[in-house]
Amino acid sequence: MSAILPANIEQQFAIEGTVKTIRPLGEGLINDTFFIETEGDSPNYILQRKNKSIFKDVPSMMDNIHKVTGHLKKKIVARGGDPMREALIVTPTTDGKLYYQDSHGEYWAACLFIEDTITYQTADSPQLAAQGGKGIGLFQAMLADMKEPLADILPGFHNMRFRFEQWDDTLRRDPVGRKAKVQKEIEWIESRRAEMLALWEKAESGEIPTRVTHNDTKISNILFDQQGNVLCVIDLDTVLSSIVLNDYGDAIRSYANAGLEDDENLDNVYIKMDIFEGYTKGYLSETISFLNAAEIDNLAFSAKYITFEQVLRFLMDYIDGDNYYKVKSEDHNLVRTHAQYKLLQSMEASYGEMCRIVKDAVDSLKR
Ligand code: GN1
Ligand code: MG
Repeated sequence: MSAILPANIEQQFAIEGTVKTIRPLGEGLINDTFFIETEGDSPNYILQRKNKSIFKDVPSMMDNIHKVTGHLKKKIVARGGDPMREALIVTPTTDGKLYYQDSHGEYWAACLFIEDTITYQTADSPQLAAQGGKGIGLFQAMLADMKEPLADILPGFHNMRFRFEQWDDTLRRDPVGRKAKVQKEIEWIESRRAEMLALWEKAESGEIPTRVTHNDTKISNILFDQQGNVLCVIDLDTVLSSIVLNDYGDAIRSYANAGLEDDENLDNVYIKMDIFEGYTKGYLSETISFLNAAEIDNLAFSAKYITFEQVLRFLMDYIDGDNYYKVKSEDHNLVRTHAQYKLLQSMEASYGEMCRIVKDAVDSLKR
């Protein structure tokens, strides 16, 4: 489902300089991403075809990104930072819009490419994880006073009640007849239904508040500088009003996994506790001043929650016939299901230790 680049698409955007090449970039599971290289000293750009079957309202999504990056820019300037490198900058179309819609109805958006950065697929040291935690903590802190409302462009995104509705419906339909093959995996989901819904109930009751959150905080969505500091949080498609636990939990799911999200060798997959600790300390150092008790008390659980949700989403997409995530083989979503389930089991085995680490980090910051 890779996109065909419309001829001369670069001419639709307010790009400086002359374009040399446009080539595919990255490993995103949803959008198609390209790198636009220009001649000489002109800036380079990122171009994306936004997946409109998942993002049903791309104009509102781009509007959200515009609001959030505008707010971040003001905060970064006030802190004495570099707004050209520390926040994403959307490159508008030549007629001043935030996206371009081609003759097939596909949506395209561009932003400035930030030079001289490093990205990771997994955190290779507790220090790097701590910087990543600080980066997301600061991102949430800078957006904490944002007044403009964000459009809910992905209703129910990390909402377990919604996920179970989708799940029940998919199992009922069993559209490609795969359900019978995955009875064991279905049980992995069913046996945890109540405890996972219980966390979302705290969001529904307001005990866990809603804030501006990123919702896709895997490590590859963070640009680090050469010194290992977080420079910029990217991939703002999923910026929404939701709970901060999504961001913390999803980061742990990716930073602290010793293996790959789709590792075929399950022995590789387990939670690295030193990385968990590093991320937790970094994250809390930026957020302890505004998190409430329920948020702090549920941090460790949120890592299990988001990893469980990912098991559910991959398995549900497998049963549904692979309509959501890009797949490289027929059983890719099942491989992902198994790898994420192994990670979940490892978190369950380490849960007591995870709670202790959070508590110690809180205590030492409060001292
Ligand atoms: C998707 O496209 P990408 O890789 O940024 C997904 C996330 C999943 C992630 C799993 C909108 O993100 O929720 O956690 O894959 N994004 C959406 O790698 O569904
Ligand atoms: Mg994403």
